[in-house]
Order: sequence, then structure tokens, then C-alpha cells
Amino acid sequence: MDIKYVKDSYGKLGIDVDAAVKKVGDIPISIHCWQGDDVIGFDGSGSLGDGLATTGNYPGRARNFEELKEDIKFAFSLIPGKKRLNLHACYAVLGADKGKVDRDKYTYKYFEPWVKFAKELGLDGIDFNPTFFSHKMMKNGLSLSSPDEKVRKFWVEHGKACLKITEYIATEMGTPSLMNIWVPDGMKDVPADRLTPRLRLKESLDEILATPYDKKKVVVSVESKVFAVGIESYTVGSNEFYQNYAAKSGVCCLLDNGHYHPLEYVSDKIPALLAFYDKVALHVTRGVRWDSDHVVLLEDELKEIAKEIVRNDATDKVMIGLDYFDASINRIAAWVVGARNMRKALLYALLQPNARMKELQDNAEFTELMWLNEEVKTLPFGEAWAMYLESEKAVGAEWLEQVKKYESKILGERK
Ligand code: RNT
Ligand code: ZN
Repeated sequence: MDIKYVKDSYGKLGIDVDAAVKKVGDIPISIHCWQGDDVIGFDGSGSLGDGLATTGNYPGRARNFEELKEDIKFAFSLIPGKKRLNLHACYAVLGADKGKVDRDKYTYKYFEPWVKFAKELGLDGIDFNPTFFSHKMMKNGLSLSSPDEKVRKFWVEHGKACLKITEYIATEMGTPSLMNIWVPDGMKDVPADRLTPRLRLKESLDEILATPYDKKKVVVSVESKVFAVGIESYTVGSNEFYQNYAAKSGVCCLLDNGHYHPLEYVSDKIPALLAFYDKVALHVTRGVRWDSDHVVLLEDELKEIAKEIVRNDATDKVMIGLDYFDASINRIAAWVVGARNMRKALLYALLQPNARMKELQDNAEFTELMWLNEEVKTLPFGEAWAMYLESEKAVGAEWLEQVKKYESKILGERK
């Protein structure tokens, strides 16, 4: 590779390739454990429900803790840069307590094996999610907004338990953890009452957050959604509901880019929230026509999302997490493609003449701004990415060969 040519090409437009290559690996990306087993987990109904769905039956799904760990370890070895593990409560390692203890009573000990594993892998930290789905206590598709007080309380207790677990995990890992709350609560058909379920959700969230926790260690976020299959007409935790809840309650918002109307862009929402919040959490995904959670590809909106993080100096404020699940292709390849693409998009954003472009905007020099924006697009980005991989001693495009070997050796055995 002609490194001088790469540096000169970027240099002509005032872009420092070395600085970008040096920085990009330090931005943590929280990688979801649930790509490995189609969001089934170890403790629930054994199938996915509540508006969530995976499609495909590619062989090799991880069926237990050991297999999931093995797959994560391998997938992560092919993903360069600083990584965190994003866990869901349904991945509790219950051991002999399986069937005896339910989600409302979970404690740190069921996640200690994950912490041990994350430390072994040298991960930056662990993020956590209470699991309000795929469980017998989901009644009529409702959890925290249920009119059944027993149901609502069960899930409040689950939320409280998770808050303590998250705090413990953060202490153990030595970096703050995100605890993200998403509930599938909603209705298939026209509701008679849109307000009361929201008031109950608000009350439940207040009860969960009344648990004392160290705000330096745990960042709580709330994730809105517009609709899901089977929950088309009404979502209790809508965007307006959660943005107002977050603003009033001192928590932050999580933006999942599959959770808005197709012509709304999360890239534009990031700076809107940065004007008010210290933290903004993301679930980066790819919706094809709907919230389909396809594998993240290096597309324009992904690049725009990365630009908003980088050019607003918000790499410490925006907590990047991935959230997609594809069961129609090799699941490890799905993990690797999406996570490498997130990192690629960050490098792409670091390789923009950001300061100069802002200046052009302020000076209303829109002709030059358009020219610059377009010229940057055809710079030798592939080579800059290769320079980054080289700096991390990371594998290039040949990573797929390793996945194929792993597939025939390990995944093929899972019948
Ligand atoms: C669902 C939400 C939620 C889940 C995960 C598994 O639409 O995006 O974040 O995907 O919690
Ligand atoms: Zn999500």
C-alpha cells in the first residue's frame, strides 16, 4: 500500500489520516450478545415474542452459555477496536437455580460468570438491559404498563433488580454501564385509552428509579419505539413519552434507528438531544422498510450517525451500541460485518474536514461546502481503513475464511 499517496490525498484537503487512524480504535462500541442466539436467552419462554422476531434458520445457533461465549470470543477476535459487551437479563447464568428463581429476584451472582468472561477478553465494560419480553409474566403484551398490579409489580421488581446488577457490574468492570429500558407494551388495535397505560408506565419507571444507585456508575436510558408486528396501533413507550420522561427524571434517551418513521433520521436527532443531555445512547441497526433489524451496513445514514458523534466532539457522550439480529446467515459473520461497519463509519467521520466544513457553513460559502463534501467521498478510504487494521494488527477481508473454518469445525457440530 502506498501510504504516502493516501496521506497526500487526504492532506490536500487538510485531513490528517494518522490522527484519525490513531483515534478510531479508542471509541467503545457495545456489541449485543443477542445476535448469537436469535434473542432467545437462557431463562425465558425459549422463543421470541412481544413484537420481536428473527427470520431464518441458518444452522449453528448458540444454545447455551458455553456456546455463546465461544462464539462471542471468536467474533470479537475479528472486530478491531475497543469493545463492550451488551447483555440482556435473560442471559442470566442460573446454574442450579434454574426454575427456582425468577427475573424479579435476579442478583449479580447470575452475571458474575459474564463479568469473568468480559475481563478475560479485556473488554472495556458491560452494558445491561432488563428483559421485559419472552416471559410468562407478560400479560396481554404488557409489562410495566399493565393494569394487573401483580404483573406490573413483578416487572418493577425486575427493573430494580437489574439496576443493582448493573451497578455491581460497573463496579467490577471499572467503567460506567448503561442500563437501557425498553418495553414492548402496546396494542394491536385501536385503544380506548391511550393515557392511563402511559401513566402506569411513568409510575413504574419512577418506582424502579427510586432504587438508590450511583449515577457515576450507571447511566439509565429509555428506548422508545413507534410500532411492532402485532403491536401496530399503539406503543405505550413512544418517542414523546420517553423524551419528556428522560428530561424530567434525569435519565437519558436511547435512540434506536429502526424505531422511527422511515423518513425520520436518528443522525439528526443526536445533535438535537446533545443540546440538552450529557449522554445519548444508541442502538445502531438497519431497518429495511420497517424495524427489521438487518445487519448494519456501511450506508449513508450510518455515516451520518458517525459524523454527528465525531464532529460534535461527542465520542464520550454518545454511547454506541449495536442492535440487530439475523438468523438467515452465519451469525458470527453478521456480528463481524455490523461491528466492523460501525467502526468503519467512525473512521470515515474522523476523515472529514469537519472544522473547515463548519466554517464554510457559518460563512454561507455553500458552493465550496458542496464541492468539499463531494471531493471527500472519493478519497482512498479503503486504504485508510487498511492502515487502521494494520495499526491494530487486525485481520483484513480474509476474516471470512476464518469464519468458514469455524463454521465447519464448531457450528457444524451443533445439531
Ligand atoms: C426492540 C428494541 C430492543 C431489543 C433488544 C433485544 O425493538 O430495539 O432494544 O431489540 O432489547
Ligand atoms: Zn433497540
